[in-house]
Amino acid sequence: MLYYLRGMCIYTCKYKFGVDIMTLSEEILELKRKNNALILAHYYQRPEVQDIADVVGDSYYLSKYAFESTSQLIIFCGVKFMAESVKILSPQKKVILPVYDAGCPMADMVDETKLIELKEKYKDAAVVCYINSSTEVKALCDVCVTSSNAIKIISKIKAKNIIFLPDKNLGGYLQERFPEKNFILWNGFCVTHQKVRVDNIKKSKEAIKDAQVLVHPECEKKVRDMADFIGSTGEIIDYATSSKNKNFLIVTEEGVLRELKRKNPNKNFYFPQVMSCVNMKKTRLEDVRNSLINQEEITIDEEIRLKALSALTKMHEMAR
Ligand code: CIZ
Ligand code: SF4
Repeated sequence: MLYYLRGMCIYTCKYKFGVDIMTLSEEILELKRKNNALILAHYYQRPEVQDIADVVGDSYYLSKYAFESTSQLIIFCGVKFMAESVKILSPQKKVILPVYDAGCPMADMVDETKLIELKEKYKDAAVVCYINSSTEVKALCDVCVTSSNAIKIISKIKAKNIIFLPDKNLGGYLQERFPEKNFILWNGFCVTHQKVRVDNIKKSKEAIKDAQVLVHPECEKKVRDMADFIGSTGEIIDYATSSKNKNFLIVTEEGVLRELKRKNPNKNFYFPQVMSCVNMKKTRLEDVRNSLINQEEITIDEEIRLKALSALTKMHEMAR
C-alpha cells in the first residue's frame, strides 16, 4: 500500500512537472516572438533553459553572437559577468540577466585596490584578465581572454611578464604552455572546478578503462595531469564529437551534458564527480518568463564601460 501510494505520488509530481514546463516554455516562446527578443544560454545552464534558447554556447561565442545580432532585446541566461560583457560590447541593446544575483564567486575574488598595487609593482607587465571578471576589473586590464581563446591571445602578447587574474588554475595551465613567459598569478579559483578529487577520476578510470578524460583548465594541476584533453567547454564538446572513442569522463560543469548528448547520442559521458555551479543553476524557466515581462535591463556607468570595452575589443581582435 505504501509502495502504491509513493508510486502515485511520484507519478503525479512527474505529470504535473511535465505540464508546467510545457506551458512555461510556450509562454516564453510567445513573449520572445512578441518582443523580438534573442535568448542566449550558457552551456552550464539547466537543460530546460538551454532548450528554449535561440543559441547555446560559451561566453566568448555568445558575446560575439549578441554583438552581431540585429536583435535589440537580449535575454542572457548565465551569470552577471557574461551579461555585462554583452552590454559592454553592445550598449545600445537592452540586455537582461533573468536572475540579478547570479554572480560568479571567482570573479568576486579580485580586490581592485590590490590589483592597482600589483600593476604598480610590475609596471612592464601585460595585465590579462579571464572574462570571469567584473566590469570594474576589466576596466583595469589590457586584454581579456576566455578559456577558448587564451592560448591564441597569450601567444600574441610581447611582454615577458603577465599579470593574470583571477584564476590561478587557468593561469598555471597557461604558464605551462608558455614557459618563456613569467606569469604573476592571482589567488582566485572556481569553487565548482576546484573541488574535483583525483581519487574520483582514478576510480572512474578503473571502472571504464577505455574512457578518455576531458578536463577544463579551471581544474587544479593534479587533475589536469590526468587529462587526455584539456579545453574550454566548447573545445571539450568538439573534441568528444570528432573523437572515435565512445566513452568519456567529463571534468567540468554538468550542464555541458545536454550539448554533448545532443551532438553525440550514441556516445557515453560519465562525470567522476558531481560538478554543479550554484549560480549557473539559479536561472529557471519562471525567471526567463518574468524577465521578458519586467524587462529590467543591465546598466553600466559609461566611463567604466568604455575602459572595459578596450580589453574586450582587444580580445575579439586578437582572437581572430
Ligand atoms: O567562457 C566560458 O563560457 C566559460 C566560463 C567556460 C568555458 O570553458 O567555456
Ligand atoms: Fe564562476 Fe565557476 Fe560558476 Fe563558472 S562554474 S560561473 S567560474 S563559479
